[in-house]
Amino acid sequence: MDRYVVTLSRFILEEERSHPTATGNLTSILYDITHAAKLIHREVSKAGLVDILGMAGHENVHGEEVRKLDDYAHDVMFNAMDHGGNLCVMASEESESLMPIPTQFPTGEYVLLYDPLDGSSNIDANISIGTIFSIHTRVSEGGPGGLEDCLQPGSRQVAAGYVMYGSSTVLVYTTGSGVHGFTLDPSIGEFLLSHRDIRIPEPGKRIYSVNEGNFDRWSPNQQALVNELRTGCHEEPFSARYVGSLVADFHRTLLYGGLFMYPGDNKNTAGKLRLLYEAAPLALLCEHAGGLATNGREDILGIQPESLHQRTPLYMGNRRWVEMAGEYLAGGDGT
Ligand code: P6P
Repeated sequence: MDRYVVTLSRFILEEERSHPTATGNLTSILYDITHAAKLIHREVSKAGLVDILGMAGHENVHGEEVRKLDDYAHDVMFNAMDHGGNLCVMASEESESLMPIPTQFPTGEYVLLYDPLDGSSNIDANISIGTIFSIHTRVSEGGPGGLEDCLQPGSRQVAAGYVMYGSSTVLVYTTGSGVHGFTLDPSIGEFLLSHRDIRIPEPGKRIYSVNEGNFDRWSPNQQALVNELRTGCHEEPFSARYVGSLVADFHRTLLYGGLFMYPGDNKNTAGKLRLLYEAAPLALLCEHAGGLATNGREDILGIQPESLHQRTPLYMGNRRWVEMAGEYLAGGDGT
């Protein structure tokens, strides 16, 4: 292997060694997430072949049950993580209640919150989708973890990341020392360092990303903000880009800059996106890459969660544009 190629495993190990107090448990969790990501990549990348290769119905050519991909991803993540002895509890977008560690396995000091396959409804159109994960240390003392271990503000995350299954499969994560991206080389089954220390470009590309189909449901201030971005009477006009798959829209914002918005509206005042395992992990990545993430008024990372699946409006991207959005939403004109 080329001596300049750094595998994710090596990078994680080197990061661990740079923290004298590291126990290796967080490293083990990240290794297990990487393993799950490779299994999910395999299923997602052949999803388009289900009807072609005679995998229709409920069994594939190996006689294995063909599952809804998000159910499959949910199970793969759980089964990869439940026995390592590093977690005290898990929570998933696909599970209404907490997921305790099976009693036959030891519990550990960490908490894993995840969205196993966000945007999975886009898979039939071959649009990028993703796994999002958030890791906390427990606040309860010993034994099985509980709700209090999950309902922590995003500022207390010890790690966060996502895997985007797209034209290539990319894993992006932070443990607080920069944001780093790795691209899967399927020929060797390794994630290779492709984006060291990602920083949101300043100034970023003038891109705004929001579902304008909801325009009539927005507040007048949200409407004024988007009109401003569209017409550019504040400065140069912006371009509109919206995939409708959170991980894809975020990954573009992280690499190119811009302003991603999922506002609240008169039907859902808290919007659509979930705080614990969508907004908070992406907010940690965004801020560690030099950007900002808010709910339009306050930092996402400072919000004290009250329930597992609570939603939040989400504004993230270049700091100056997220702040401008906040000024509009407060009734100002962003000047
Ligand atoms: P809308 C996908 O269903 C998802 O949960 C996110 O990935 C995405 O950002 C959002 O919903 C898109 O929602 O209402 O614009 O279709």
